This record gives sequence, C-alpha cells and structure tokens, in this order.
Amino acid sequence: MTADYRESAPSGPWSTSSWVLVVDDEEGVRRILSRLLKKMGLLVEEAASGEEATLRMSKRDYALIISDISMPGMDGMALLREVRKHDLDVPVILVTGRPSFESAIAAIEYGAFHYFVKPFDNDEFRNVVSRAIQLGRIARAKRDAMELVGKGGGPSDLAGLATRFERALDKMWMAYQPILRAEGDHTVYGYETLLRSEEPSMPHPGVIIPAAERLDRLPELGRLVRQKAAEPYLDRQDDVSLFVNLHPEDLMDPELDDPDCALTKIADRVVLEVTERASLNNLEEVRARLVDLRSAGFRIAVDDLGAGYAGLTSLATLQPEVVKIDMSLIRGVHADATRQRLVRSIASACKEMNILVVAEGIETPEERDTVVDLGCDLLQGFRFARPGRAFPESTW
Ligand code: G
Ligand code: MN
Repeated sequence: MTADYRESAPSGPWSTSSWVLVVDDEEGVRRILSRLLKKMGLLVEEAASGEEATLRMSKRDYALIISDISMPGMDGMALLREVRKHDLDVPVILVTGRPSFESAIAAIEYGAFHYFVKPFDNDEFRNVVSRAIQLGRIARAKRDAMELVGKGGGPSDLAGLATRFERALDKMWMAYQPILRAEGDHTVYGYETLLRSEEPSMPHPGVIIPAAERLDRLPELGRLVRQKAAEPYLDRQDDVSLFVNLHPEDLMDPELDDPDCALTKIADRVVLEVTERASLNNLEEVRARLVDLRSAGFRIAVDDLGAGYAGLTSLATLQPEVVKIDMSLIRGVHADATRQRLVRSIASACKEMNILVVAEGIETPEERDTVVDLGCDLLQGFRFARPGRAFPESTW
C-alpha cells in the first residue's frame, strides 16, 4: 500500500502535461516501460513501430521519446533521425537488448540523450528520464530565447545539423557581384557568384560549407551551386564572365567537367576560383586535373591572394589566368605604403605572365583610384555593387 502510494505520486516538475512516447515492437516491453513512466506521473503514449511513432509525432509534442533500437521496418536509429526533422530538442532515449559499439557511437552522434542496455535498473531509469525531461525543457527554452534575440539556435548533434543543412539547400539562392574593368567605361567584365540561403542559421558559405564538410555532403553542395550559378547565364548571349568559387575538393569532382552539366555548357565564360586559404593536396593530381578543366574551356583564378600561407605554391601549381588580391591587402591601400608596394609588385609580375589581376573588396573611391594607379585590371567591391539577385546594377 505505502509503496504504491509513494510510487504513484508525481515525482517531477512535469506533474500535469508531459507526454512521453514509448516505441517498441514488443508489447510486453512497452507495457513495462509505460507502467514505470506512469508511476512517475507522466502521460504515456505507445507506438509499435518507428512508422507509427513518426505519425504520432506529427500530432503531438513530446517531452521525451524512448525507443527500442532493433525493430522491423524503421529502426530506432532511423527514428532518431526522423525525430530531429520535427523537433530539434526533444530528448530521445534509446534502448537495446543487443548493444554494439557502432550503435552506441551512432546514437550519441545523432543526439540520443542516453543509451540503455536491457535489462536496466529501474532507479537509474527514473533518474535518466527526469534528467532528460528537464534538460529537454531547458534546451527548448534556450532555442526560443535565441530565436527571440535573432540568433536562430543551432544544435550540435549531426541529425539537427542535417535538418538545418537540408533547409539551407531548399532555400538557397545565388547572389552575383559585378567585376568591373579598370580602363575605359568601366564596363562589367564578369560577375562573381556567391552562395546565400534564407535559412536564418545558415545564411552564407561561412556556415554552410563547414556544415557540408561535417555531413560529408560537399559534392552535393558544389553540384547544386554550379547548377544554380549557371542557370541565369544560359540565356545570356554576351561574353560576360562568370566567376565561381570552388572548394578544393570540388576540383576533383568528375561532374565538374561533365558535358551534360549546365556550367560545362558555358565553360568558355567561366572562371573557377580556387582559394589560396586552403592548401592543395596531391599537387600532381591537381595539375593533371587542370589540363582536363582547361580543355573543357574553363579558366582558373587564385582567390584571396595574400590571405593564405601557401606562398607561391598555389600560383605555381594552378598557373592561373586570373589572380584575385584579397581584400585585406586592399583595405586602406591609399594610405599605406606597404600595401601599395605589395599590390604594385603583384600587378606588375602578373602583367608579365599575362595574368589578369582583380582587386577585391574595394569600398571607397580612394581605394578604387589607388588600385587603378597600381595597375590592377579589374575591380570588385561594395563601392561598385553589393552581391545581389541576378544581375545587380553597378556604379563607378
Ligand atoms: O573569399 P571570396 O573572395 O570569395 O569572398 C567574397 C566575399 O566578400 C563575399 O561574401 C562578399 O559579400 C564579400 N565582399 C565583396 N565585396 C566586399 C567589400 O567591398 N567589402 C567587404 N567587406 N566584403 C566584400
Ligand atoms: Mn571568391
């Protein structure tokens, strides 16, 4: 009697409306877990499969999900990934009768709160359940707070990252920033295309690319970027160039010069930018690859020159048609003798080698006039136009 009374008294801060979803293909296990949870004062729903759990999740927000790992059809690990599509914060406890190192690692990587091996101790179970519900509530409050102050929170687990990356791809668009000729009427020589997304937590390449790297989805991102970047050019009949940033790994993607890809179709107008910030591995392989890319019609640019530690290796390896001087060398160039000397020597060396020089990140008329005097051929920066939807107007 007394034991019954003690066990059925609500023992957590949830007392009234915290729902827990119990997922297991074995009815007996569901019954045992449900009874334990109800005795803790929690409200419980059961699902006999991952599929049924997914359906229930679309109808109700749960404070906690407890799932078996091995089930026919959608297993616990797949369910965990599915859960993160709907709810970035709900804690998930996985239960298994057959533990393995791999499943434990995957469970943690995909953001499981706890991994129980059957049979487990009831006291420990109750402890973990209360902690999970409380921390889940804190996580939710924290995300709401971050949204309130406009930071759009990011969970650190892979499943949540994958969900946001997916959204970033869905809402992705390409911005274009004009690159103007220093001489004559300062007409548009080309546009650099830049990746953007309406997903608030992943608006620009600075966050999208590290996410793609972590999720092993760089090739997919690169292909989408190149497809979207080329689209507005397919209708342009002029010879305005398109500058596209490549991740060093993209260089080796066989689809980069696949004749069926949109970018390859306009390759003779395309300049592929390879950043000097990243060091290139397998230089021999890179050189061989460049031969293919050039025979498809592409030109190559070294991007961010002056920002990397690569010394001359990127220039020597890539033998680029275009060099883009990093904006850190351009900023304040009109008032800085050292920067002037560097820009002048880069420009004159490039002229001798028949390499076009772009000065990047020009923001003021003083910077503009100075880099023109120093011998840069092409100019890009907020002074002329910010990156925008195809194709922004520019001023001199
Ligand atoms: O590394 P890369 O050169 O590809 O980087 C281009 C980035 O520089 C873009 O995100 C673009 O928005 C930004 N950018 C372009 N012009 C300017 C500028 O004049 N000033 C600053 N601060 N950033 C610029
Ligand atoms: Mn660039």
